[in-house]
Amino acid sequence: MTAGDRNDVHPAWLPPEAFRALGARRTLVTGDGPLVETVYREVAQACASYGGGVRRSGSDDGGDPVDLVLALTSAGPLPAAAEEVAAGRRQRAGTLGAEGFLLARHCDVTVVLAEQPAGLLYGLFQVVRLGESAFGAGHPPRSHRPATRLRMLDHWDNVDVHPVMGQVERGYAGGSIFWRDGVRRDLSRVRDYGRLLAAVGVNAVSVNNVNVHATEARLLTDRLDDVAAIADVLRPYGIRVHLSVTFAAPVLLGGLPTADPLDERVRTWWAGTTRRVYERIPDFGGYVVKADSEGQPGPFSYGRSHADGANLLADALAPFSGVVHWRAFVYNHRQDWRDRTTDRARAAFDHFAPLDGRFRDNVILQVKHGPMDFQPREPVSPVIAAMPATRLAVEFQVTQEYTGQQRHVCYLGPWWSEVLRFGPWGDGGPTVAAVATGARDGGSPGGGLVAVSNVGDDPYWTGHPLAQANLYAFGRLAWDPGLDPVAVLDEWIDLTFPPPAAASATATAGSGPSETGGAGDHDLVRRTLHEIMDYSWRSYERYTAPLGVGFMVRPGTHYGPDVDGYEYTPWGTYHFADRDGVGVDRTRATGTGFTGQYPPPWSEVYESLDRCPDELLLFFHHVPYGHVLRSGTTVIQHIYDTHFAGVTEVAAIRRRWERLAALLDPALHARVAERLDEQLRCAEEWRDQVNTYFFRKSGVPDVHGRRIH
Ligand code: GCV
Repeated sequence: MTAGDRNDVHPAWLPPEAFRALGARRTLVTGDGPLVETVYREVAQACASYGGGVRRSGSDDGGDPVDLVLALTSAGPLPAAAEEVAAGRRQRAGTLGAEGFLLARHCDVTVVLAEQPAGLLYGLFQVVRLGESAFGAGHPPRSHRPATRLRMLDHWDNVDVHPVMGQVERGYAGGSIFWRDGVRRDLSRVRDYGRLLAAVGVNAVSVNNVNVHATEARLLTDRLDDVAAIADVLRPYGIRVHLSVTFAAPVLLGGLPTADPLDERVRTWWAGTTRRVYERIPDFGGYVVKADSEGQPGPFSYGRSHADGANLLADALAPFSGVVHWRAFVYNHRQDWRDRTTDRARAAFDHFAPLDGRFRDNVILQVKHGPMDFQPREPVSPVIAAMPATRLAVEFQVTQEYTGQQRHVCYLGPWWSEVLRFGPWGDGGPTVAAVATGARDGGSPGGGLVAVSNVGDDPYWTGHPLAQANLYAFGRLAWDPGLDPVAVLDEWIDLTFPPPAAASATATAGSGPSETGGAGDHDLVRRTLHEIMDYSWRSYERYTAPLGVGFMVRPGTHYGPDVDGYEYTPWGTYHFADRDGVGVDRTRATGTGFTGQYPPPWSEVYESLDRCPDELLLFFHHVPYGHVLRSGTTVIQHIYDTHFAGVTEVAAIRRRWERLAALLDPALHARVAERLDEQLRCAEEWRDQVNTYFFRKSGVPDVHGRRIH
């Protein structure tokens, strides 16, 4: 496959075969508007491949019987089956909302009802997901509504190619799908992207890097047409476009002497600029801002707070119902490594918790899920429990900056699910998901869920074909954080690697099991992918930095091991290993006091050496190598054991992949095989560097006498 030829772009979770059940049926679509058009087009395309039929109607127009009705309740009289379902529904209270839908099976007709067009679109993709079972018996009417209104992907894409970072900062899948010498002339991949995202429920995309360079800054003003072009393509899929802006824009673009948020000229500039954005893009979502962070300008330069900064933009956006995503990733990246009192983990809370209640309603404070920076293991950020009067969005990283850079298979659904289900006030209390969705406050809008996208112009979208599952999982968990991540993976497998087409099907082959195989082959594909992916995040954790201490990656690239790579740098990411022990003392008793940022019970649990969970021990405590973990193993032996085990697991993954050689598209198989080879090489390097480092520091031999260099 080559990136240049669109026909060679992998269909991800929407290959033609995923529409087989739908495409073989007779469908009636009711309603009008661009999103309903999209629904109709999708069904028509499926029918063209699989022999079914689709018609449109405002009512039951006496036509042939149908198997599926996709109906907008606001679009006049409903077809008979839909009307009966709707009547049943009207007897129950509650609405479906702007994006919800009802799915029912009534008198041999599958009915999707929605109040708004977006709901119909999401209902269509639910039918696709269900496949044949959408048309079987046993579907009690069920309402589906997204848990949160904002389900967003942030792109760290630059218009220009950055000399160090490439075009996509922390991107591992080629160049940007949006930009090449300005907006791409051919936006068909953006259209396909919108379709993939709509199928998993994502409804917002920010199209440029939060580190806003000179060219990208101008997207707000004289390059706004570029943004509008992208918005036009994503709109039919229910996706709004957002833009990362620089806080210094009034100076850089407006020629003002200041960007002080309390200066009247600055306020007027933002108001006028924002009005012009909405004149051009009426459904524009809003701004994303990284301020006073890693060199980006911000309100601190003017002695103002982040509430002052965020509210400035919020006021400009408010007349148009836009929102500002203000990132809480603010810390000192010029720290003195000798000073053990400064703790980067504390920074977001220290900056933002005192500002709770001071942000406008259309400010969404976007908080990374952990206090540091998307490590394979971190505690949940204490900010999530600290700001009850602020709309919080929780930010995940789908792009695998610290989790193998899409060269390693690392299915992150289980990790995100663990975070979303975590109770910041203790087990049984409100969860992280409840804070982000607003469920905790009984109906407040919440800030939603945001993730950094892992997509580029690579033919497989994500470099590593199996990394598509992470994008899929983020969308599904954002729609419903209660979903089981393994079940989500199962959905992804069935859609992406569908069973071979039935003999009658006329669709072109996708990337699924070969035509010669049958259900048995498909079961083998599904089983093998689960064996490879279900625990891949835990395997990754085992062969990299131990017990939650984090980093130990090569500075700059963040790929591969370098145990002391960040140890004597200004970045605030240290492990403090010496001859006696390792870990960061973040206790109140003797350390940085970070544990005190948590409410009980976690403030007590993390403070206590005995109660702190093993997997986070070195995040919170500095301990001797002989310290016995709750598991019963010493810290040093745990390091050795997990690093040997992690590599053994990767070797097993590599072998399992070979089982699928004859069952999958050869190019896809080869791409994954080549990445698994690299993963194994890199995992061995991690094992040897980490084990050797700690053996040399501690002098403690492995009790099993394995080879350590
Ligand atoms: C876009 C980390 C990454 C940066 C990224 C930053 C952020 O520091 O390494 O590339 O910048 O996080 O989230 O803003």
